[in-house]
Amino acid sequence: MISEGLFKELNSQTNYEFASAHLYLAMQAYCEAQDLPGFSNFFKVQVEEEKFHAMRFFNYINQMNGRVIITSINEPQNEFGSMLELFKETLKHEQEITQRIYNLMNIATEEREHATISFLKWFIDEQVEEETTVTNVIKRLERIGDDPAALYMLDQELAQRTFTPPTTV
Ligand code: OFO
Repeated sequence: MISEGLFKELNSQTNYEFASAHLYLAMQAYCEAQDLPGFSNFFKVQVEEEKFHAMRFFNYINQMNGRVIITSINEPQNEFGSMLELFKETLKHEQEITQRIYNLMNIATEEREHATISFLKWFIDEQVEEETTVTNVIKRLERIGDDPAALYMLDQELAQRTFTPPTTV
């Protein structure tokens, strides 16, 4: 049985995932303003992923007979010094999400809440993937430096990214 405290943390994470979608939408807008449609597409996919994560928490709370409360979202950061800075901020944000998921897992484990432990495992794996994806783009941007042709090539590559919601979870 899920405790009140754990429900509260799951609800907080639901809202945090929506706030993440909001932040990535601001990042998408920044890329649009830089005339980088491929980078913009990267963040469009991030927005879809975060909404999907939020709805997974939303549905899980309801399935376990909890009550979802939707809270307000603060204005996200809208300006960034460069694409490299933008991706470093993205990595910082994903690392923060990872810490939050770990915290949830710690509480669920302390409470021996096995259904929630099983539910959270998917997010643990997902965070490894998310951090790796962003780290790889950071490495590429560091190599690119001030080379506009190389940046254009990476933009073309990121334009291919798509969001496919998993069917098995
Ligand atoms: Fe990008 O991560 Fe949600 O959980």
